Amino acid sequence: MSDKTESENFDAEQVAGNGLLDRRVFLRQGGGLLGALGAAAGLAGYSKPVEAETLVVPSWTTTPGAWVQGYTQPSKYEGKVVRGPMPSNPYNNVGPGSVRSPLQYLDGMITPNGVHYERSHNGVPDIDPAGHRLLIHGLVKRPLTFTLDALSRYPMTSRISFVECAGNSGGMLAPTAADGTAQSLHGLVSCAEWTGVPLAMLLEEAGVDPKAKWLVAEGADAATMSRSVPLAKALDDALVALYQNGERIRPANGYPMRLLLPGWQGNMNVKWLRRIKLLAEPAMTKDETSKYSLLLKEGKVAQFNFPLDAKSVITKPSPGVNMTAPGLYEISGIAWSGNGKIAKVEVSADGGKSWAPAALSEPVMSKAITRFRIPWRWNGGPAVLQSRAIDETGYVQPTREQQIGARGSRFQYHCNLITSWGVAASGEVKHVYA
Ligand SMILES: Nc1nc2c(c(=O)[nH]1)N[C@H]1C(S)=C(S)[C@@H](COP(=O)(O)O)O[C@H]1N2
Ligand SMILES: [Mo]
Repeated sequence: MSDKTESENFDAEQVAGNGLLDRRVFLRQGGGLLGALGAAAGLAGYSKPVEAETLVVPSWTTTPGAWVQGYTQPSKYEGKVVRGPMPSNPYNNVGPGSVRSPLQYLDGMITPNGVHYERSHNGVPDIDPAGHRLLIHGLVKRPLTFTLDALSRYPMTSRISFVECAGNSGGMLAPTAADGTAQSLHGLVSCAEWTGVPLAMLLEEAGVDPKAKWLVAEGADAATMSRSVPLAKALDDALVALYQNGERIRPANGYPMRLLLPGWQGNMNVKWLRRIKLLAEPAMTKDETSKYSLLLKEGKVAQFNFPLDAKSVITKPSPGVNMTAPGLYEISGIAWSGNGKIAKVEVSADGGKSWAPAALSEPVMSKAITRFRIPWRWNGGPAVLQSRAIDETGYVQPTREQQIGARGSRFQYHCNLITSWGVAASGEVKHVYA
C-alpha cells in the first residue's frame, strides 16, 4: 500500500493519446512538482529558463501614473477583447442585431459586462427607469405594478447563471466546417452574477389563482418580445434581475430589469421586462410559434424546448489563439448545462479516439459556466482537440454524427455537438470536422 495521497500518486505520463497529461498535476504546488512533470514529459516545463537576465526599469516605473477615474475601462492594449463580429448595418443603427462574446480571450467563469453577448430583436430601448413599470396580472388575486424603486425594497437574491441564445452554435450544422473562432461559432453564451427579486416572491404577493399554469412575459422594447413560461419554472428559480455582476444591468442586456430563467433558452430571458400575465395555457405568441421550434427528421417539429443541454468548447488553444513551440501547455475551456451542474469534462487530443478527464475549476455551480483545464504536452505534430461535457443528470454531449443522426441537420436551434479544433504542425488552430 502506498502512503501517498491521491494527488501525490499521480502519473505525469500521458493519460490519453497524443500528449494529454494527468489533470491532478494542478492539485500539486511548487516548482519541484512542475519539474517532475517536465522531466516525465521530457521537457523543461511550461517555459524555458533564462540566463540571469537584467530586469530593465521601464519608463512607467520612473514617472507617476495617471489620475483616478470615476469608471475605469480595460487596458488600451486589450482592444481585441471586444464583442463581434459586428453586424453589417442595413437598418441605419437601429433594429435587429446580435453580437458575440470573445470567448477565446476570456478566462474564469464570469463574462465582463462590456462583452456579454447580445441579441436584440429590435434594438436597445432607451428606458428612463422613472417611467418604467412592471405589471403582474391575469390569473392573480391582486394585480400589481412595480416601479424600480418599489422592487428595490424587496429582499434580493444573487445567482451565477449563463444565458445562451437558442441559435448559438447553429453554424456547426454547415456541411463543411466553417472557418470560425470560439467567438464566431459559440459566442452567443455568457455568464454573469445576476441579482434581483425572486419571481416567486412577487407572484406570492399577487396571489396565484390555482387555474394558472403558465405566464407570458413581455418586454418593453419595440420587438415586444413575449414568451410563455410554465408557472413551475417561475416558482422554482426565476429572478426579476436588476443587477449584472454587481452593477445595474447594462441597457443592452435589459436595463432596468430582465427575466432570468436559469438554464433555459436565451430568448425566454425577456429583457426590459414590463409585464407578466398568468394564464391557464401558453399564449402562443409570435416569438414562440414563428421561431424557436426544432425541425426534426420526417417533418416532425419540437416546440417549447426550454432547458439547454450540456455543451463545452475549448477556448485555449482555439482559432486565433494558436500554439507556438512544442512543449507543455494548458488546454482550457468552458462547459455549461441548463439541467444542473457540470459533473465532468473529458478532453481528446486525437480526434476522439481517447479521452482524459479535465480538472474543473471551482466553483462548479448549477446552470453556470464551468471552467475546465488539462495539461497537454504538444509534440509539435498535428492534433485534433475536442471536449465533451457530462452533466449531473448523466447526459453526455453528443458527437456531430450522433446529433445529426438523431435530429437530422435542419434543427437550427439547441445545437450542442462536440467541436473539433485541428492543430497544424505550424501551431495554427482551425475549426475542422473530425
Ligand atoms: N425584450 C426582449 N427580450 C429579449 C430579446 C429581445 O430582443 N427583446 N432577445 C432575446 C434573445 S433571442 C436572447 S438570446 C437573449 C439575449 O440576452 P442578452 O442580449 O442579454 O445576451 O435575450 C432575450 N430577451
Ligand atoms: Mo436568442
